[in-house]
Amino acid sequence: MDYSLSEKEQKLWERAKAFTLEHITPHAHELEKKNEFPKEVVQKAFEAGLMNLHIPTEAGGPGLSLLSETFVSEATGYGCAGLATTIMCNNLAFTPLVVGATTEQLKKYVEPLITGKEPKFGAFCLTERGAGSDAGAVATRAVRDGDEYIINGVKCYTTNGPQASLFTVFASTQPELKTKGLSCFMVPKSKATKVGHIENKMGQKNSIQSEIIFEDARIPKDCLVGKEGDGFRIAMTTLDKTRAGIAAIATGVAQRAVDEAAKFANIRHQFGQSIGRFQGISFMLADMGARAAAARQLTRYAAWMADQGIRNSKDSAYAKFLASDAAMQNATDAVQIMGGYGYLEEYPVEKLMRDAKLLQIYEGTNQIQRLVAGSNILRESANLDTGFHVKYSGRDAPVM
Ligand code: COS
Repeated sequence: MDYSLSEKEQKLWERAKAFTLEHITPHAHELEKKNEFPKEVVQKAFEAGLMNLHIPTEAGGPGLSLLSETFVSEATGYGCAGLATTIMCNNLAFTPLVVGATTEQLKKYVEPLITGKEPKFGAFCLTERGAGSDAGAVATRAVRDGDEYIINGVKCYTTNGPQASLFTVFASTQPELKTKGLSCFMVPKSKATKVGHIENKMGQKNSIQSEIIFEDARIPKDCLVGKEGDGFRIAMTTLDKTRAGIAAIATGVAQRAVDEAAKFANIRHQFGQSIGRFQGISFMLADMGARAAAARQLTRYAAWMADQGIRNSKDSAYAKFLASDAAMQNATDAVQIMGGYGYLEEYPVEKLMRDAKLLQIYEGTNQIQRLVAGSNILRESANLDTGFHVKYSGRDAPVM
């Protein structure tokens, strides 16, 4: 097992960290007060080659691995989880197309968005007011009309929705088939795609989410991704990949909490010594550091599996819930270690705590992640030989 990064990976990791130190961390607090789309930072990230990393070379992208993406997500997440979400969100929007679309479709619909001088955005449209955790309950309809489809419905919590030029929409072509009747479409922005309510969030204010309303949006039939009925599988395969990206942002937040708390614990003196010398604080820092390190390893492993073509539903779920729980716990502990300073807006960690909360919710709540992991463990156990052979009776009592 080789834990070292290749030269190319190391360079990307260093570049993303340097970008964060210069363009993200110093501005994140000020930007979130504006509560608007952080256009300038995103432009710089685009110019620095930190966006659209996973688009294949045949469609004008750099064709990098998911593992490489996690370096950028962790580095930018260290600076600001909201900005990282904004910068990395094209991954979520375009992964369903990389998973299910043909190279011709990618060249026609995605290449023009990623090769210009300015960043352009896609937006992933799965969630609806009545279809969150129950992703199969989508009410948006797509009806075939000759050589076109007509899309009607309202999506919500759409990241980068107001900025998007292309929407990746999950709509039902056969509602009676539930998840098997869901299909995936590329819907270019038009007069029939409208921005609805823009959400006002507690944290991650440097990323924008809105409703997107589709009103008789007509699209050519070549905007169907894969076949009719492939939508749910495409959405789930996408989330298996992108949850590793969220875990990477969470790892960045978890590590930042360790670093800010440790810096403070070294310089803050009480009772004649730095507070870091008290075991009550140093043990907390040790647990925080271990959580961030474990989050990083699980995240990179889940991404590596996807890059090898190994199904990683269970491992990306582990990474997502472990890393985002680590981010939340570490941010809360950092606030505690910094005491009154931790609770003030002028200091970095109250923002970490607000930002971390969303990591436990979006791209599948951590309860859904545990559901996915638990059902995979149960399925695998059916064929597992633990070496201890017992038969369970009907009343579940072990029989030797
Ligand atoms: N990869 C490929 N196929 C998958 C899959 C995956 N990761 N997960 C499920 N499927 C398939 C199943 O194999 C099943 O196919 P068959 O009927 O042919 O066996 C089908 O999809 C339905 O699966 P399941 O019965 O598990 O679906 P449920 O409706 O019970 O939902 C959960 C499963 C809860 C896991 C899913 O709805 C989910 O992930 N919800 C959270 C959605 C989410 O993350 N939203 C945030 C959006 S991004 S902001």
